[in-house]
Amino acid sequence: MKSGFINIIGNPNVGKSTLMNALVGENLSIITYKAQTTRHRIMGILNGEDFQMIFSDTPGIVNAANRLHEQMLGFINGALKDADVFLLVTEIGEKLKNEQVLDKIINSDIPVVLVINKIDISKQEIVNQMTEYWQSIIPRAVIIPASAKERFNVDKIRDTLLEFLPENPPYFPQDELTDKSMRFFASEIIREKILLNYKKEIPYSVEVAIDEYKEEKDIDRISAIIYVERESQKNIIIGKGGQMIKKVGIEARKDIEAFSGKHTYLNLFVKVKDNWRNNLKDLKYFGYDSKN
Ligand SMILES: Nc1nc2c(ncn2[C@@H]2O[C@H](COP(=O)(O)OP(=O)(O)OP(=O)(O)O)[C@@H](O)[C@H]2O)c(=O)[nH]1
Ligand SMILES: [Mg+2]
Repeated sequence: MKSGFINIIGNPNVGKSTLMNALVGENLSIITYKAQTTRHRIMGILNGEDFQMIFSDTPGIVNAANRLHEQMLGFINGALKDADVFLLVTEIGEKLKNEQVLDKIINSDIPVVLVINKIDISKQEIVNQMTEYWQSIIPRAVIIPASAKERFNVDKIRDTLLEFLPENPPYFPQDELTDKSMRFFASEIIREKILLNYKKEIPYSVEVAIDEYKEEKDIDRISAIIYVERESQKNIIIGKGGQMIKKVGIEARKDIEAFSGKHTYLNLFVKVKDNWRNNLKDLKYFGYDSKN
């Protein structure tokens, strides 16, 4: 049996979550066109007859401007320490901005599979240039141009990763898919709708907490609280006559139902938590407890 930890690392917005979802075959991580969509380390497990691939999706590498970012970097640093293989995701036309993270990867002896993603929107010539560039930076890396969105070369990435996995008994029960709960996925789906429906700083000032998750026979009843940082943001979230929050609720409920396979009643509330992104107690309450 082959089993091991494949930790996905890269800049914001390069398609790390899209790739993990494609590899695992489930929409575990939320995906948006905005940077800093993923804030946690999210495990996705692909079980085969004779292998178990344990992926970790991580936040994009950011410069820490607040304590939330420090926690996000903590998840990345954790993923740098416990990998059997690094799955480094890059996209056309970009270099890894954070030298510290790149240096740690260069200086370790953990195998690297480096994906040049989004080749569906690039020219072959540029792909060749990027391949040469990355091979010179990380000589031991196996480089695979791909399109996570179009699923081009996703099977090749999986097969290549499998070659690097150590012989091990499975770490998790073989019907397990993730380390996160339905509560977590529900809160992430709501946050995805907020990222997609509001502009500028609003989505970044928002965190979602599940207040109640009651599973009844035919329906799940969920109460979620959308936390913002300031009173003025509360009105923006709610929108004129409550139209905006209603839209978010409808969109989120549909996706939660698709994910859980159950009818869902979703009730949304908005509250202010002053400056929560810099408050360690609040961050811990929201599930940011990276110890690195
Ligand atoms: N054209 C194209 N777009 C892609 C591809 N893969 C991902 N995207 C898009 O890139 C954007 C970011 O994708 P994500 O998977 O959320 O990226 P991420 O690296 O997880 O981003 P963060 O969590 O913010 O760090 C989304 O709009 C995706 O649809 C691809 O292969 N081709
Ligand atoms: Mg992501």
